[in-house]
Amino acid sequence: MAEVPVSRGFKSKRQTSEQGRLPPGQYRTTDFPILSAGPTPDIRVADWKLALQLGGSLVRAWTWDEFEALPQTTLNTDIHCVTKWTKLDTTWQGVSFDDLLKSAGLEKPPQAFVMAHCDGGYTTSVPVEDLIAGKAMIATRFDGVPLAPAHGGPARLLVPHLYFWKSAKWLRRIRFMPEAEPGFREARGYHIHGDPWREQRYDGD
Ligand SMILES: Nc1nc2c(c(=O)[nH]1)N[C@H]1C(S)=C(S)[C@@H](COP(=O)(O)O)O[C@H]1N2
Ligand SMILES: [Mo]
Repeated sequence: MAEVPVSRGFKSKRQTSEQGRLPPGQYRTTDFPILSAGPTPDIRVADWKLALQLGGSLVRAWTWDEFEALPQTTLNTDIHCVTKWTKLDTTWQGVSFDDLLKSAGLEKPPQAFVMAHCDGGYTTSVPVEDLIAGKAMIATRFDGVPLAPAHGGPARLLVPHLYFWKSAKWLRRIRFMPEAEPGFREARGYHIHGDPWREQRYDGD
């Protein structure tokens, strides 16, 4: 995490709670902006499936009911969009990437990167290192209620310590791959990794 100078003077309660939590160049917002490259798909959970792929073949697929039966994790976290808004203290519920791997019978990740594929064609790539050990989940609830379609419902990837474009909405398929490959936004100039604390906004940052 980036070093933030500690001020010893008086701080209001709000400043104290923000101390050290805004990555460089970010400002705080209290609403929840919606950023989508295309229209919000109308997804019925009866037709929903999540697939996990390795080397072109299917490792496992979950129907909605199977997915909902997996162990549930709650994550309280801050989220950071590359357009510079940060939202503090968001609460998500869903299935951790660790539990997803376990459910697929994978003791350890077989390759070092994944591509997340979404309804509508959006993609984004993430190192597996950024998904394991409780760092990421497939979220199905926000603030205790089902995730709104505009925010990626019924299920989205949540990788809160990376810029929010990595948190793929309307997630349908997770594909392991041996190397980093650019997804939708990475191919359009965004940074391949996207760590907000290192301000990895654009290719070359
Ligand atoms: N499928 C899909 N996922 C996506 C996007 C998108 O356009 N399509 N945009 C990304 C970007 S840039 C951001 S900032 C967040 C926005 O999520 P929100 O609309 O819930 O705030 O979703 C990310 N996931
Ligand atoms: Mo974004």
